[in-house]
Amino acid sequence: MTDLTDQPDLVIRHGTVITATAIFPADVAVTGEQIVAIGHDLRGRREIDATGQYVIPGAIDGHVHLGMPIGRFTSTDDFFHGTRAAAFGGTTAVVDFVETGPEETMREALAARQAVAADTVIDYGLHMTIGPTDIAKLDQLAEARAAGCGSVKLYMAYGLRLTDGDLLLALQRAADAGAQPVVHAENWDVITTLIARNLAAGRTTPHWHPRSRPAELEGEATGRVIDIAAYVGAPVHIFHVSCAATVERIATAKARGLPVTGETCPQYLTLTDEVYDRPGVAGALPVCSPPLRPAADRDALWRALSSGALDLVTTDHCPFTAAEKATGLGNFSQIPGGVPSIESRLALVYAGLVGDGAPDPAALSRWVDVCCTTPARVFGFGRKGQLLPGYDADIVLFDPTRNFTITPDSLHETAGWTPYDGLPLRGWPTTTISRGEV
Ligand code: DUC
Ligand code: ZN
Ligand code: ZN
Repeated sequence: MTDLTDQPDLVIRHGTVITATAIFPADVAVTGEQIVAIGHDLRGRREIDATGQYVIPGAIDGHVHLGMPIGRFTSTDDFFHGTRAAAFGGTTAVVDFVETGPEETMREALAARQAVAADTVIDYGLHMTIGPTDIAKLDQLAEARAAGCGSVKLYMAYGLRLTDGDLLLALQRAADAGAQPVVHAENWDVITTLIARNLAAGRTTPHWHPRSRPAELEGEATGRVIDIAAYVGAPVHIFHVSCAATVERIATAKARGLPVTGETCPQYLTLTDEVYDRPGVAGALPVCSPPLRPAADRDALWRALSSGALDLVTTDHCPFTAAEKATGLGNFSQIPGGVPSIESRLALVYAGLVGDGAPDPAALSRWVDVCCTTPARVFGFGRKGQLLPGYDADIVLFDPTRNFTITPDSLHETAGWTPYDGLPLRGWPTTTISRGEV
């Protein structure tokens, strides 16, 4: 009789392992929550046949807003539903946000947000938001970092925006605490002026949303925060890059040798600003900020992702229902901003980078790099993002031949609509393993 006691709990057999640097046939063995071996002819107490499938590290989505109150509404996917949808899409860790009330300490706010996040079904992290009232609390950053908050979110737009002086202070203290700054970079003064001018002229439809948030000024704000970060010697990660103007600023900074990274999101890679001209609420649904841009910007983002000018893809998943979006139909600036993408990111990026022909090995590795490996590094998941013994057993099986049409019913997101409705894809995740749990 075979003695099973020494065998791994689980072996994924006969798959093709794809990492950010290599592609090879191998079995992956898991015991408890960790990967214990990668090799050939491995046997386990439980086995999954991955013949014909890609075996990749669990994807990491470093920018989500789950059950987050924004303005009058709260984003529809709470931690349970949002992370469940993420898991169905091959994502095994997300990073959400903490906001500290004026009378609260960062530790108190962190504990409160962790309680909200308790029903997550995958691992998660939290960015510590530094708003204007938190500048007086920057000495708490080291403690927040020790409590597991490895990154700080800085806004250059909305009510939580910082002045350039406060940006400098926050960037400097984040660097001192060893925390990674992540930034929403737009020029708020220009945006509010353009919104007011457009509304005063009766230009109230979603068509005017991208025309109130110019790409050039997203690039300008990005360049400004990069320069401030460089002055104080801080790294900086630029959130949701939507346009070529911002890519250029990031590429220039990289060429200067600065520790600057940038992300984009599936909505900017897949959709263009023409969707804002759809009639009725259909034109309001894709309102997000920065806005969707013309096709030339979308194409520049794909090139930047392939070339390395952009480093990774997150979702900025922040869904609102159609009824909530419709409340802003008479005034585009009141439409709650954000779209759902948490479940389809991995497959959408696969479709764009790898496509449907004979797969290019470099493109396959780049896909894993931008969805899994680089996000783990930038967002501080030390034992995720790679398939190595000792790493968390966050593993995804992806079937490159599986046909999948995105519809609200084919997803587990709860907004009731998806910006990718009707999009046919070839390639979809079939199995997600989160710290050993299938
Ligand atoms: N833009 C943001 O900056 N955050 C949430 C959603 C959005 O569209
Ligand atoms: Zn943002
Ligand atoms: Zn966001």
